[in-house]
Amino acid sequence: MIDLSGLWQFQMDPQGEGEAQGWFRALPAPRVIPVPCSWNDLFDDARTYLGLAWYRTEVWVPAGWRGRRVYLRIGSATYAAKVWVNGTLVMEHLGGSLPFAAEITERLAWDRPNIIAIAVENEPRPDRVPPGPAPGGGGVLGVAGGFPGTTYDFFPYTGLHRQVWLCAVPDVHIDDITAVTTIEDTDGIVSVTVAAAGDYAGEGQARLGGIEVDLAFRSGAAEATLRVPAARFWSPQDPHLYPLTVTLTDNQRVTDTYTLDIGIRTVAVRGDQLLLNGQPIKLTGFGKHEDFALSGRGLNLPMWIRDYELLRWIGANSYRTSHYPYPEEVMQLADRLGVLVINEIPAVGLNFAVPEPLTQQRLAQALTELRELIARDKNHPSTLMWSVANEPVARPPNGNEPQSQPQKQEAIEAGTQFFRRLYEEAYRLDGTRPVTLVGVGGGPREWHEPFDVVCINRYYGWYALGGQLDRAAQVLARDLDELHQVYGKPIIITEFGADTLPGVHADPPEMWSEEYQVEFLRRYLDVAAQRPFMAGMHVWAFADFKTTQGVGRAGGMNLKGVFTRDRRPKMAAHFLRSRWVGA
Ligand code: GCB
Repeated sequence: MIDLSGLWQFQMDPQGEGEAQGWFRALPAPRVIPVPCSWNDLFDDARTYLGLAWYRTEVWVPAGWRGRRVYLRIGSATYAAKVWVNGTLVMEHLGGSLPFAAEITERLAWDRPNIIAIAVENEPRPDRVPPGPAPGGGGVLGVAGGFPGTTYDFFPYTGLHRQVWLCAVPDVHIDDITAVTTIEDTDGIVSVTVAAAGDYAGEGQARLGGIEVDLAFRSGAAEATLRVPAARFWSPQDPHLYPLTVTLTDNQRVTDTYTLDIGIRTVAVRGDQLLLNGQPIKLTGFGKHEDFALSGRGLNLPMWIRDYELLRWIGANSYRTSHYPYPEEVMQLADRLGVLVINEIPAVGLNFAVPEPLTQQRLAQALTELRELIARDKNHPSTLMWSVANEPVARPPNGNEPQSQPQKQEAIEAGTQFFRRLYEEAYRLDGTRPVTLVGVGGGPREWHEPFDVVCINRYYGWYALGGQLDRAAQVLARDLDELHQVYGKPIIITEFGADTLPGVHADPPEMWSEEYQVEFLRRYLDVAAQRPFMAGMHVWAFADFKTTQGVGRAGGMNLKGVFTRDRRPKMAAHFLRSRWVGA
């Protein structure tokens, strides 16, 4: 593999003239941009530019790759991408947080550099997931006119957010591996399914520790089961990984091989309990964002290493990938470090008071994102469950009509169909993990119906009952008990928190002070601790993050972080540590 990260050429194309003028060969007036990175915080004229822009680079392909099949793989392009190799369009993709690839063997030159050009665009269109706002809509807190207009509360960072790779594989190669683990007494059972390119009908092996089994391929597929006696089961306390090596062989000559680190563990829901390896588990942690100064949503490995360090420091065993899939490296780190992940597709900002064809378009895109996510992350022991949406609503998007307007029955019904379909698809593709939907306070309750775990976001004491934390705790307690009575399923509060200006103090606590954030979180943790059906508490948010400008967002920031954007602890971080680590 060749990682094409580095400095590329870049040019914005507000008139959409690049394709007709052949910018996929040469850019008329390029500047230099790093890949991966968001473009917004780099150039003054690009801060709120979400339209079309071009990336271009050149690469020599090693002579040793001749005779192999070469693929171009893009880790993430937000939101729409068109890709050219040496002037030929090779692929297009929609959806900003997942990888896509195409074979480009026939397009390559071996005697000169190859030109790779990628046109990226992130217009907030209503048929996308996440959807753009209706004209004049957008903004946070139901206040119209947030800028740039979005249907969600984070900055619409744009660009090539993850690496671009060239990959070479043999003609006959391993295309995919699925490893599913179960537990029998002290043994681990690993079921391995391998897909090989084409109609491969040869042989291969699967090896795990000292155990090896033969794979007999028919029409490109083979299956095997390995039993690991006295296995070490993967958990946050002992995130043990076993290397699983799959090999294709031709008369004992290895033709392709791939090693995947797997964890042997089970996840299940029994009654109102969430079980890891058969034992009830309580999640402690956060909703997060991929967000940092200058790099925006671009892959930022130093940030992630620091974040995992802080998660360990504070005693968090989990987080949610709010509100889109995170990078592959980050999922691998979660496996290694023993962090449980609620893995979410980018279905944020959905509302169902829209014409039926629009809902259908969004459903098709959400299903694509779900399939791509499960294909990418199905083998990670850290992925505990799939989340198919964050805070869908049955009313019109922010800013178009008063929020107090009653929810329309048809909109609720449209959402019910939509989420049932997503649940079924997740379950069809991966029957081994719970599936959830993250609901908003006051949202339609019936949407939780098909899901295995009830995840809810609650802001009593902030958006409602501001300054009245004791009353907020009472209302929360009643809300949780009702939900438990209705569903009898595990409940996780996937968001609760208060905007907090670091350095602002008040005693008695007042909104926006560090003391208020501590007391807010204390009330919620206490209410949950008295309820055995509560399977987890995720504070919103891990760190302060950039969002769209608006009257509720000082400095264009959501300040509910327990850490500041540069990862300094607020008082609440020390409080959570005292609760979660006992330190
Ligand atoms: C929510 C959203 C999250 C926001 C948060 C807030 O319910 O899911 O994206 O950032 O509230 O701070 O308002």
